[in-house]
Amino acid sequence: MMNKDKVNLTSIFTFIILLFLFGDYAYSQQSIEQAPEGFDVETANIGRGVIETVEYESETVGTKRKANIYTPPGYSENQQYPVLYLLHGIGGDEEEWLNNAKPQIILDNLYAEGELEPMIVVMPNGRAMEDDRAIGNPFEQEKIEAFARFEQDLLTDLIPFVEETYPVIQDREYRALAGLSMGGGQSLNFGLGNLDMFAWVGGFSSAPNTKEPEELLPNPDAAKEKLNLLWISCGVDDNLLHVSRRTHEYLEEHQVPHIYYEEPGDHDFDVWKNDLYLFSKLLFKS
Ligand code: FER
Repeated sequence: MMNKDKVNLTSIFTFIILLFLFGDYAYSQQSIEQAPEGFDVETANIGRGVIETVEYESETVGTKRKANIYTPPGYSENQQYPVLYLLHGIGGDEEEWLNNAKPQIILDNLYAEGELEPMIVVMPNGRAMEDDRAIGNPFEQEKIEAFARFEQDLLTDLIPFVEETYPVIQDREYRALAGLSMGGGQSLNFGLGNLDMFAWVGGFSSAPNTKEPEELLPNPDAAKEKLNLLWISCGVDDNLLHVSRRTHEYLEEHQVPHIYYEEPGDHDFDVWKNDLYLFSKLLFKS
């Protein structure tokens, strides 16, 4: 009787350990819950971050380009910060997150709760072309190409500008790249394509500009070794869900740790606000 109980206990323990080792327990969506009620509502009497618009010289485009930068509550030049580069969608520009999500409210609230690592958030214009305004037909070929060209602007113009201008930690472990839709595709393409530059990568409702999985991540082992966080999320009612799903399936198949989160909602800012809340909480933590 005693012996049999022991055997049962041992096999239960073994099963649990195997579940942890080989199951996708750590990356399953059960571990992710929607942002709580009120996460995006301004709270009185808390510390507030500051948003400023900067202009940087872009050699890639040959113009001065704008970006919005949020520095956290209590920001000090005497500290050094990690940076999240946060990208907009096909019809947006450097104002899109600010106008539609009020990320400063979401982030200020998270800081007030002690839930965020202090970080600088950079919201650039991801359409790297001379006239980068969000006007006319957003699907024009030259605009789509400009979203791809932004990789060079980001790596060789914007990041160096930010790192010369702000007190930031200049190391891949302290750089995150995320975005919504077209910007989600950019984040996956540029982030996974430049693992020497980014350790934290997120695609929210990523658009069809996302490379096909084999091209996106030809060397899954490098990603396994280098990434601290790979986040893929999408609303279940979004027509673009197939892009996130195919990426997730490839990552599963190649056992690349990632968070895959299908959430209620469509292709809109209710989803992306929720994503920003959930994703930012994970950043720059061990
Ligand atoms: C597409 C459908 C949607 C596409 C891009 C989008 C490049 C982008 C949507 C967005 O950014 O909101 O076929 O192709």
